[in-house]
Amino acid sequence: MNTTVIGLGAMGSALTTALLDKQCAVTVWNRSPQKTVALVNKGALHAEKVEDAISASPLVIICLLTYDTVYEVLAPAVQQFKGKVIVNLTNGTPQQARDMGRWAADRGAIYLDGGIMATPPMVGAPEALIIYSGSQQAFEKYKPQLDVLASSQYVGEDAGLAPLYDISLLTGMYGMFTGALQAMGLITSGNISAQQFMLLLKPWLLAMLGQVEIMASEIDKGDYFGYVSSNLGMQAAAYGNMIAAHEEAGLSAELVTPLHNLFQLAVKAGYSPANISALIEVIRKPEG
Ligand code: FVH
Repeated sequence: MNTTVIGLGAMGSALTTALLDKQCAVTVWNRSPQKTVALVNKGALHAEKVEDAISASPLVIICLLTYDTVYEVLAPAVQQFKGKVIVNLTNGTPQQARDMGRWAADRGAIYLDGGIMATPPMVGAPEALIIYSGSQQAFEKYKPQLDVLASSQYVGEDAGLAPLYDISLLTGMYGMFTGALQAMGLITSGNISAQQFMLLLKPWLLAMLGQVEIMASEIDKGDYFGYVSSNLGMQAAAYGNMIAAHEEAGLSAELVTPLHNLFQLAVKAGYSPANISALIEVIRKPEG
């Protein structure tokens, strides 16, 4: 069975390669046609028009830069939508996914949204994950093809669920990245190499991962006052030094300042004796 891939950036090309490597027939389309050359050499068929790319397959995988790009690219091809399963792996928000699901359904297509939890070199390996939401029937029908791309996880009929998981996971990732970057900025200001620092940072972050699991359990229970060994008020007082130390070193403190503000709001709201998980209350009600 033929599969169409629309969008041959780093990710779309990796998805196509994974399908071709498993001997799947693939038709490709990309705005800049030169990106099709390497894939055609591996066996893909190049559709010159997006209409032809959609007509070529019952399963159409889309991986473009933004949802606006998807609407723009698909606009000339809506007459070809009837009965097609559109799997949109473009990064977007839950609402964007719901709106696109309705837009596709109104034009006769069956919609699946997906969040790719992998970088392009990981595609095709079992540690790559793609989270899907939308039509369960379509997911089950095309799971064999989708499983070629990554491990597949279906999370529900609401098309917005896959991006909800995706953006939530990315939020955790960016928190770690920004924390690590800021830490490396500070340590290298003391002429200590970032790689040498990793010997301490990695085990420290791994040890603190246990705290994140405790937070999750407290957040689900809505009880932040269980066993408290490092109370929020103490952390709020010490956190001022985070900003001061970066400023002393002549560094931007822009990444660390927002948490200081959340700590102050939580203290004001009476959470000083609680665990740090109580910050969720301020995150949920920023206006108090
Ligand atoms: N690469 C990654 O690590 C992440 C992993 C998780 C998922 N993301 C999301 O995947 C989408 C595509 O990302 P990408 O890495 O393939 O991105 P690029 O290499 O920059 O390719 C972008 C493609 O979009 C096409 N495109 C952009 N603007 C337009 C437009 N106005 N009209 C038509 N096509 C457009 C672009 O075409 P071209 O520049 O080659 O002509 C590429 O096909 C994305 O949502 C990530 O967040 C990747």
